[in-house]
Amino acid sequence: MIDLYTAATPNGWKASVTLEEMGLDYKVKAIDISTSDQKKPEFLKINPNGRIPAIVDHDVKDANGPNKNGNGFAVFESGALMIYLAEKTGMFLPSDVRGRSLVIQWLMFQMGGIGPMMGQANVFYRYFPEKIQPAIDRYQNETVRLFGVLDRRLADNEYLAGDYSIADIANWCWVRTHAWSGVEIEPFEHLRRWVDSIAIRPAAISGLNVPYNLEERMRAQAENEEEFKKNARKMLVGKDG
Ligand SMILES: N[C@@H](CCC(=O)N[C@@H](CS)C(=O)NCC(=O)O)C(=O)O
Repeated sequence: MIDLYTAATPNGWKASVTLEEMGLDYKVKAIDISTSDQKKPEFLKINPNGRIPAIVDHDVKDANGPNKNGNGFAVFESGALMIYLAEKTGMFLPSDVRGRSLVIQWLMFQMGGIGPMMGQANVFYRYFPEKIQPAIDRYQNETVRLFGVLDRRLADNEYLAGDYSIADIANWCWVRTHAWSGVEIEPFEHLRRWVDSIAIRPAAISGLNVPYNLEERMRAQAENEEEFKKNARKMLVGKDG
């Protein structure tokens, strides 16, 4: 059995969609990042970086793991977590050197590009009360540039790296939230086709409903946008603002 520590965010969904696609048995442990559950000492034993997602795989012993009895191996960093699950199951990551490298290249593209740029676009466009236009432009423009890279790749390829893989899951979980970052997807025909084709996968739908029903959460968030932004700012700067 695997414990998944997560919240309703793109990085969290990367883990839950992956687990759903693989049909693995897992228990959801919801982490409230607005009240800093992720900074508590017991969670830092699982993820020293104090962020979601993380998993504990109870099928694997680890004397240095988070549990005193050595029962459970902890994995943090969403990209590493996806590779771990792919290797555990033999799914969504080819084993030949070339195929594996291609998937890891596009996974790292998300980890080092799409995620950080969209994340910072969210911070400056959405959460900060001060509108610092050069910062908003920088992160939105970089997101647009990265969307162009994905679009060109998807013009000649159904998926990013051969068959549907963890690279598609990782990028999709972020790209689908483009509106929250204030970036349009309309100009990117191939990217839109790919986003829509993954959105109808049953595992993508169920993974997005972890740890909460997404529609209900979006409704609550829309009704209470100011409170949501206030909590996000508090998490970012460590105080009310
Ligand atoms: N590189 C990390 C990033 C994880 C991350 O930034 N998680 C966010 C949610 S999407 C988080 O836990 N934020 C809480 C915080 O910043 O304290 C990963 O890919 O796992």
